[in-house]
Amino acid sequence: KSYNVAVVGATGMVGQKMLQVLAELKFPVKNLYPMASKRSAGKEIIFNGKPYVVQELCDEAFDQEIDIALFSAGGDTSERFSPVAAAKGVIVIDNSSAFRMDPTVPLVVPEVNPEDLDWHKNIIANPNCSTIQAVVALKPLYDAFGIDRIVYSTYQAVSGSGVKGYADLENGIKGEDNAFYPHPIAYNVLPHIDSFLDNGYTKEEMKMINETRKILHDDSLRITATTVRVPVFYSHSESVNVELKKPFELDAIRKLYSDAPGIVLQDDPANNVYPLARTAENTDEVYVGRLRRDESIDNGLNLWVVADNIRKGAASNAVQIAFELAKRGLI
Ligand code: A2P
Ligand code: 11C
Repeated sequence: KSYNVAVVGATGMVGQKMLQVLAELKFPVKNLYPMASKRSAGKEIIFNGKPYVVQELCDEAFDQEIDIALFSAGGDTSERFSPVAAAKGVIVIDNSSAFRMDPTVPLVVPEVNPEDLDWHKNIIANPNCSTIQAVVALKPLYDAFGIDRIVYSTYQAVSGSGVKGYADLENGIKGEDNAFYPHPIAYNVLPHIDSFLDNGYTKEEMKMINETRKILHDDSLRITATTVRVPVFYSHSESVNVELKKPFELDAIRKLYSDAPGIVLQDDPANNVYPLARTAENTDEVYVGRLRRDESIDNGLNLWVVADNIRKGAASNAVQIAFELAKRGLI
């Protein structure tokens, strides 16, 4: 069986990656409908070696025969057009934050909560990149030991901000001024991702907290987060400090990670082996290492978790959701 697939935001950083991943993972695409704004309408893009013309996104675009639409054109665009597509019977996999916390919309990472796809009402949300890799690493721990509390500290790549963030780092390295971030990102570290809220946290930090609870179905989880932009082009790195509910042996956790889907365990510090941004780049796995006890609390564990933020953190997770829908007979 094959499917008619629309990619909304097909000219953008994540949209382009979605096209690449659909082709690489051989998703059975019958017909492709690349869509973007009026600015890009009429442009040609290449998919699987064949040219396709970009269509302007509009309500009528979803009158075409489309089974699935992968949206990555920003929150406002999703808010406006996802419900239109959904009402016309298209299954939307939305990479924006617009619907993530909507209780009628499943928020899905296929390795973690694929069963939530069963209650979708034509819109499925793709979580924030920093949340996706964190919950992939936390899920085996959650199932085996239970989790009381999580402390996230992130080291996030500029590609998470799209082309403007990427350009700021490129230009900054050349000695030019920053245009997008409030401070230079080259040779710097910015404890600031997305806008600040009244509680002193950034939106990115609150996304990590709220999305983790929703994906793991556990509102009792105590979580705090500090999210930080670092001068790296691709892959987010995260220090994840976890307080488990039960005592554990480190060897048992290593075994869990060796067998867990979507995870590569890289934990051989004696040989300088641990997850690195540049190892994760252009792959779909979540890399876990630096496993050690947090001796300051009972049942405390420290992890270092790295993944490509544009692939597993966005495009690949969305495509994996599409595969999972197909597997479950939901499209
Ligand atoms: P366009 O290239 O026509 O501007 P990025 O995250 O890399 O900035 O990409 C954003 C993507 O979302 C692009 O494909 C962009 O298309 C698309 N986009 C932005 N605004 C709209 C809109 N109002 N309608 C449709 N597509 C949009
Ligand atoms: C970043 N995590 O690295 C952000 C980008 O909610 O999908 C993704 C924002 C989102 O800047």
